[in-house]
Amino acid sequence: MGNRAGGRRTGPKCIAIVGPFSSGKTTLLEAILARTGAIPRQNPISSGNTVSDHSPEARAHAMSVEATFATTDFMGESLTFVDCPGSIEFAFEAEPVLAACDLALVVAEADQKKVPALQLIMRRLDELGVPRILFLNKIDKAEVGVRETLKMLQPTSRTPLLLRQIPLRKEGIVVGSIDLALERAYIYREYSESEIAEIPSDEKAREIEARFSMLERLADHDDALMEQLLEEIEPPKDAVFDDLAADLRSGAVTPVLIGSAEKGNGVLRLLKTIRHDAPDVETTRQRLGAPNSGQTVVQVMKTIHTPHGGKLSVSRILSGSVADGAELFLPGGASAKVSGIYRMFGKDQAKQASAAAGETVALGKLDSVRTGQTLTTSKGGTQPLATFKMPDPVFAFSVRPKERKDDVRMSAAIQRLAEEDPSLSLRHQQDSSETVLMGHGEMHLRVTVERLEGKYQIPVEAKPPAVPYRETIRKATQQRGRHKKQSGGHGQFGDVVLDIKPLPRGTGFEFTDTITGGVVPKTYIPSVEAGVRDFLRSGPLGFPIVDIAVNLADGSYHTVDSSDMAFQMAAKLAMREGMTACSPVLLEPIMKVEIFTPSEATARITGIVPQRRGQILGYDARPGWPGWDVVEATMPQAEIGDLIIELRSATAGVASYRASFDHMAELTGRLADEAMNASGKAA
Ligand SMILES: Nc1nc2c(ncn2[C@@H]2O[C@H](COP(=O)(O)OP(=O)(O)OP(=O)(O)O)[C@@H](O)[C@H]2O)c(=O)[nH]1
Ligand SMILES: [Mg+2]
Repeated sequence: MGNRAGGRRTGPKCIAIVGPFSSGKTTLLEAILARTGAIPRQNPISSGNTVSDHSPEARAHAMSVEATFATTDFMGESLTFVDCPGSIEFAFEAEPVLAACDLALVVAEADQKKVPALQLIMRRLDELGVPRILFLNKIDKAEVGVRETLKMLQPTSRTPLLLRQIPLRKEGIVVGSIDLALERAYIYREYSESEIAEIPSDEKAREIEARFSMLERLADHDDALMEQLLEEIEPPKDAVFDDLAADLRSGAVTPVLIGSAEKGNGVLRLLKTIRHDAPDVETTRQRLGAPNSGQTVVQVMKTIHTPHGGKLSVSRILSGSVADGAELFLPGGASAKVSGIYRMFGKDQAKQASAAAGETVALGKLDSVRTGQTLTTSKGGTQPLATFKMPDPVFAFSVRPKERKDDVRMSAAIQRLAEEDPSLSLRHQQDSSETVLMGHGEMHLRVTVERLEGKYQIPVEAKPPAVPYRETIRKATQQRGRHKKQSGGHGQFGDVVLDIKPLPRGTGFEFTDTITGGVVPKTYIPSVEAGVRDFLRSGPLGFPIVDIAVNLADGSYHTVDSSDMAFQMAAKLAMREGMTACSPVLLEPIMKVEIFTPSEATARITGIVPQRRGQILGYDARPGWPGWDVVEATMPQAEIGDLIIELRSATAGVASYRASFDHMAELTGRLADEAMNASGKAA
């Protein structure tokens, strides 16, 4: 299997660094850049001065909030690392990166709390078929053994976690590692290369046992190795290395390396493994099914609007090459011209003349191009290589510039932010005339607002969006409305009798007339309806009125003084007075909610639902998600605003939900008063 004889592949590579929140991804990238000499020394996260977390938003929250690219050279090869945020709220950043990288470097640690988050990431990598290495970080503070840790992490991975290194301990403290493929010991030195050593004699037995487990796993995919193991023949080292590389590339195993990003330990071995084992761009191109007809194929991983106005499309060249000035085509035939090619290094860019297959570079000024698109040099474009499943938004903010004059600037800025962050969506809420930002959590939207205020210098007010309440009536009545004015010249005269009655929930509005003998002339009947409709836009409780029928039963007119306006006025008058007898009541939207949760938290979730005035409809296994449930419920929209925060805190961050409008229900008492007060419309 695999490419045994192929040996080491060459060429620029692209590696996505992913993993649960705070597992040490940014620290590891910093350590990698220090080890490859791209930066003079490794800055700790706490310095706020790392290559990756350079934005004010990342520094303010001490977490990565977007994918960051850094290209470095290692032993004559160009490697681009993409540091992806671990927070589930920014998970979408990794998607377009994973769509075209060669390898995912999964940074994990021995922490039970982060296992569910790791599971989500591994699941996604399985779905996409991205080969991966797991770097077991924070080995300096590991309290449990590595094998115990792997037992904890194994259920997150469809493929076996293959331990390639074991820690070397002295008095319980990890002082180095033993590489099971090389059969060598490495003594850690902080911030510098480890010292190679003989495997201590008292560790030999442990090493042999661990190495045998590793070989057994490899033998699952290599019959010759299996025979050698059975016959107790020592397999040739090269064959073992080839197997390790082949099994990684084919996705048959997930090799595990260990280390401490913070101290720069285990980093060199990791880099060498990546250099030796990671698939090259041609393998990746084939995996993605990109065309191979001599044309250039480019996959866009991220869009950045730089402070000085230039738009950058950070892209992977999957085949061919791109020169400055080249024309690239989108599916459907539109095209854009590359103006500037840049090597990325955190917030810095260095101009280069062209980019070859395998390179990950920023292409300048591709105005019509969006993140995730596939571009090509052949006219007419090519099939998109990736499609993205956007999870439903789970959190919303209504935003308004603090100063009216920023109205237009704010919309323009939001458009740009949405272009940089495809997981951000935007809605204009008609009845409250609000601009509503929708995203994947409170932090996601807070960061968006900080960008509006920081990068675009637009102070904004952000608050939960208004709930679209409605009102209706519970009783029927008949009401006359007479509009009569005599103020010199033409008078105004309109006179109507309206039957007002409630309709079943969800019916909306019906208007009829039972006029006989032309007591209200036909031409004025639409005026009456228009007057009623106008009144319904805001009822006595301050909200639009629904589920109501109005019949024009009687009335009178004046040949000279009657007019369209006068009949509209008469209708409104009748409605206003009639409503008081109709016992108006507030209606609130009730949503149908599906909550997705790991099964062990299902009981907690079903406890949360009634506390938010929800009703459980049932729960079941989540299709295609072993170990997960889906809880179905109905819940008032007013209670869903911050639901995600509670769901996440009950599930170590991984639960999510999807909601859709179900029906309107009466709301009375204290909650109704609060709703009316909050809208500022109460009578
Ligand atoms: N003890 C120990 N701490 C580490 C190690 N690596 C990282 N840390 C600490 O873990 C914390 C998180 O590190 P980051 O590098 O920001 O983690 P991250 O995975 O990039 O976090 P997000 O991007 O926000 O998901 C910081 O306090 C680091 O100092 C390590 O090897 N050992
Ligand atoms: Mg980070």
